[in-house]
Amino acid sequence: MAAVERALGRLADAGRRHPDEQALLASVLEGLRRRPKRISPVWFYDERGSCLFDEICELPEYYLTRVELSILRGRLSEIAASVGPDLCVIEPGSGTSTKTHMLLNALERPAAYVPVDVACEHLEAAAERLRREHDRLKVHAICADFTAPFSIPEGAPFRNRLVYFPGSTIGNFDRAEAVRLLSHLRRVARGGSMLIGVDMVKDRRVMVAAYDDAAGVTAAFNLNALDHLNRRLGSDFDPAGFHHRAVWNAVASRIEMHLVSRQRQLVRIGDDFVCFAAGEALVSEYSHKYTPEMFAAMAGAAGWHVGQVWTDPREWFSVQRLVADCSSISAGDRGCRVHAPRPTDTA
Ligand code: AVJ
Repeated sequence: MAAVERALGRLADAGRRHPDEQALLASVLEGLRRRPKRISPVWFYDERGSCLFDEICELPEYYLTRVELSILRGRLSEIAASVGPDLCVIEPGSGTSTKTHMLLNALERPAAYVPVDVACEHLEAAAERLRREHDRLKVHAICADFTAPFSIPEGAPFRNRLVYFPGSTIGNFDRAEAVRLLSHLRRVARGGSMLIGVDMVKDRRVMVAAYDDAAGVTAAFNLNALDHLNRRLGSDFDPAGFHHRAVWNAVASRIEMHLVSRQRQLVRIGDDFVCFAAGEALVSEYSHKYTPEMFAAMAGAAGWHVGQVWTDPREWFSVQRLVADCSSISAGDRGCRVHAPRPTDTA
């Protein structure tokens, strides 16, 4: 009887959960019901995770940040000239500001800067700093998930758009998701252009080492996602019951980060239980790597064409300028003149 009452109590508690919490819980459980089990890489980035990521960027094995910065430094004036003057720069997931400062300083008369991020406090602080440094720049911070629709003011400074998407963040999305996101960003750009950082396929050992460093920082970063989940959802993952693994999936052309269960174990999440077999992997992140051809094909499917590609001498990383392909812009998009087909055109 007491057990039944406790069970009913739990059900009532579940009903009382905040709708946002409920949705979060449901999405985590959905991922854990897949085979292989999955969690979103957004779980890496709590306070500690963000610090660990900053540490990762300094690791000798983690070439991405360093190489991207070297490309930007070396080609900044060329890149700035290629995108043109008077731009409204929109940055989805505006985490690191170093690259943004560099770009804004190099651009000719940037009109506006629109950072879009879910980390709202960080966002306002960064916006304030930029307002002080660039006195003629309109800074309009948007606290939102950049993968969902968000709206940008209609005024003149926001008209001539450049989407800035560095850091190989695109690598976190699988092909279907990436095409959807790139299409969404093309609509955000309204017939403008995009600068995007894309990590390239290279020697397997170099790629694996970047996600499995000798100092174990990436392992700590990966395992920290479980602590974050526990705190947000009240789950009882034991991080000591899992170990970090990075593997190169050649078929899908991606590094996968796994959390591997050391033994058979049961984890409570909300009112549910999830069972892990010994050696079973929970996928915590994909990091896709591209050849220039693969990326151009994917961008093409999203209505972009590749204008220019800048790389380092070893071709480990690339910064690419994408231009909205006008023929694929629907009549609903503005900034590019298109003729909506009239009924007679198809008759
Ligand atoms: C920030 C998504 C580009 O995939 O390389 C670093 C995150 N994961 N080490 C990446 C990450 C493990 C990173 N991105």
